[in-house]
Amino acid sequence: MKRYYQPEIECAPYEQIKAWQDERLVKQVKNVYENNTYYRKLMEEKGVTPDDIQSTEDLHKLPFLTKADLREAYPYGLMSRPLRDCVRIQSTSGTTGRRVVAFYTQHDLDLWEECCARAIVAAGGTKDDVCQVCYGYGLFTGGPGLNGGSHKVGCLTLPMSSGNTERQIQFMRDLGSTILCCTPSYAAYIGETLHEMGFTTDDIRLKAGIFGAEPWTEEMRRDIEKSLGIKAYDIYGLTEISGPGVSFECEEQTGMHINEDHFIAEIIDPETGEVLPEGSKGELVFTSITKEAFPLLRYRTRDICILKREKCSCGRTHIKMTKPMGRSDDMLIIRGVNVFPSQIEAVLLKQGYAPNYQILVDRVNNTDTLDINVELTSEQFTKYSEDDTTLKKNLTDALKTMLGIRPKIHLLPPKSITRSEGKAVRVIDKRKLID
Ligand code: DLL
Repeated sequence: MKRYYQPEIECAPYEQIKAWQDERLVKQVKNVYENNTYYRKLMEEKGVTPDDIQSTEDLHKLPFLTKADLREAYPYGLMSRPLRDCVRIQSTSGTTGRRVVAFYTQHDLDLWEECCARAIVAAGGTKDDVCQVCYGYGLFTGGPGLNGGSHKVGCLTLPMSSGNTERQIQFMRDLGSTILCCTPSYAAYIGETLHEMGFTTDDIRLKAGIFGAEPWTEEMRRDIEKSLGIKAYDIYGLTEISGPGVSFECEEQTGMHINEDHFIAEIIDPETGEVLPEGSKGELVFTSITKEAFPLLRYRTRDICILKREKCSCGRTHIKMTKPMGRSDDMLIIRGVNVFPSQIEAVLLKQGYAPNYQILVDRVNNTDTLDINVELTSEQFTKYSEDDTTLKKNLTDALKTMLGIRPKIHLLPPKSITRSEGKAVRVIDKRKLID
């Protein structure tokens, strides 16, 4: 039996989706122009007025927004509603310099949670399910988003947050969890721990998992499905656009349906900004057409993917995006945390190191590892050894504060990192993140 959370929306004919998008876009552009001085200025600079936007065909006339705009307008500059109408903020993980703060009215929360509910129902969720949410709770959108979606579906919700894996497994067994929501790497780790504790899939009742927030391969999907005895569904989203549930997989597992009644997706050439035809690989751009507090228009996600509008055997009509195939900037996602090499460099310079370093990322036993090779300056080398524990600890602590995750530091003598004659290769990422 096919199941949908909002069948009349999820299976609406394309003409209906287009009509919703046209009407909502026109309204949203007016709203943002009238209520958001930052975006109004961008529109004025481009010579566009709300009258120029009559349908989605005119979307390309609007200016883009980027993370740089979010930083410049931080914290309130891109709001389109007064603060007193807002009831919640969420924020991106770990970062300080590049922190993104998103605001929500109650209406925004309801719509976001409905998007997550659609994902849960697509994974087979009903009122009879026990949904264990092990995404982080707090500022990160993963826990609160799936928690809200699970409530809307009526599942019994276990707000576990991440960590304490043996306890996760104990609850999973004692309370008969049937749906697991977490990052794919944590799902793999839970699977491994389950087997290490001497249990098999017969000892748990899980049937489905909803995994996202970081890239993962088909190979990893098969491993997780086997180790937990489940069907594993992908879910995508970003804080700027609401959080998880911007798009989600159905039982066909061939890409994620974008919730097009709320978000208009475009693919652009990341170099020129030109809109590319459907089926092209490029940077994904979203326009939020129903949000009240923090509606971003033409937001450049930096995620590279392909959009496909084709008939899906699940009956849903919303366009599908492939798994993100990479990024058009240098952001790394390590244990679910967004990390920019420039943040690491800033800490090193502040602590008196030269900018000679290497960031090594790998995935060992399904867990991301972050090692940083740091060269001592000649002066430092006369005073300290490479094993100086205080030096290492100070640097590790400063990086943990900046990034939100603890790296392993290796101090090296001066001139030990090969100098490059072209672009320095600062990041060596050995993880296999795409098939
Ligand atoms: O990661 C929201 C989320 C939470 C999505 C839980 C899914 C599940 P941010 O921390 O703002 O938000 O990070 C957003 O993570 O631009 C992608 O690069 C990456 N990302 C998110 N989902 C996926 C996915 C959340 N399914 C950034 N596959 C995005 C690959 C993903 N990358």
